[in-house]
Amino acid sequence: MFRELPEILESQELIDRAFKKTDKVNIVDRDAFYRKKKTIIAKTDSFCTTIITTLESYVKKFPSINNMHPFFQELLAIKFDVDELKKSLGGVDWARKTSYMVFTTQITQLKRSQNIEFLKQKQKEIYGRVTSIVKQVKKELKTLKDARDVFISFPDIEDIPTVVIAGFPNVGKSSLLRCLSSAKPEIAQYPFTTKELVIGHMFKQEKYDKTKIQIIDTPGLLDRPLSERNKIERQAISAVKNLADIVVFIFDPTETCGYRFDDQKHLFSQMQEMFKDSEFIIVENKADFKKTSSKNIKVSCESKEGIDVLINEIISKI
Ligand SMILES: Nc1nc2c(ncn2[C@@H]2O[C@H](COP(=O)(O)OP(=O)(O)OP(=O)(O)O)[C@@H](O)[C@H]2O)c(=O)[nH]1
Ligand SMILES: [Mg+2]
Repeated sequence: MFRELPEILESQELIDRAFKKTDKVNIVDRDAFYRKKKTIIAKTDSFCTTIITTLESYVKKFPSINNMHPFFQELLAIKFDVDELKKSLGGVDWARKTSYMVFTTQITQLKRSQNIEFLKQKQKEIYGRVTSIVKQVKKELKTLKDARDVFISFPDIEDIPTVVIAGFPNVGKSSLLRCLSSAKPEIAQYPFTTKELVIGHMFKQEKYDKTKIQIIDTPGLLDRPLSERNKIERQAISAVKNLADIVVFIFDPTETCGYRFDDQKHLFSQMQEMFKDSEFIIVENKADFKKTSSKNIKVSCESKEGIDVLINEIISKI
């Protein structure tokens, strides 16, 4: 989704690239004076144009933060200092405008002059001024570069029916995603294995209609207030809040996950309270090991028992 973002060069890399491009300038003119003059002008033009168009492309191609889907706005705020990013975009745009002004005002002087020494002097001056402008936004370019890395790591969320799998750590959320889709999230016997959202897909087939359903595996949540949640947990909360049509909440009544069933139940009631309008499907996992007498859907991601019941329940609710 954000993969088309251009690679961002740091200030020295941009300056080096602009100088390198000037080496390619080749002017043919039989008249030695005009050849020299045109070469100086063309190289100066090439240098400034590379800088200006590159900076312009950064500002233009960066996603407009205020127009992004609320989920991505929230995800960005979890992972990055948004004010710093906005300021840096402003800074880089200032560098573009200022470089453009230097270029347009100085290039006319170059064109008018008939003195090679003056031309060389002026060219040096323009290079110096534009280089210094780019160096002034060194920090801002680094910020854009870091922000780009964050953007391209964002999950490929689609605007389609969405199921979010949530629950305590180690209860089998990623195992369930593997059962429901072809996604291959990491599974391990310790908590907090999943640190980012993982996307998978399943399909609802109705006669001639096939509906694609997005399933999102989330990092584990502990039973604590939102203000105490870390950045990893907040991604899970944000997915439930902004993306879920259905929340599959997983319990591990075996407590082999390392957390008490009662604490899991308390988290669930907190989630219900927080997301009153959300549709929840409650699932008890690890049924191969232990089953309670509750009415909740019981599944085992190991033996696959109950998975078909859960799939039918999801499909009937979508
Ligand atoms: N016996 C049994 N073990 C299971 C079942 N499902 C998952 N497990 C085990 O539970 C452990 C945790 O599974 P994960 O799928 O990684 O759990 P998770 O909820 O994604 O964990 P985090 O990403 O750390 O929050 C692994 O050792 C799995 O093999 C099940 O149905 N039965
Ligand atoms: Mg996991």
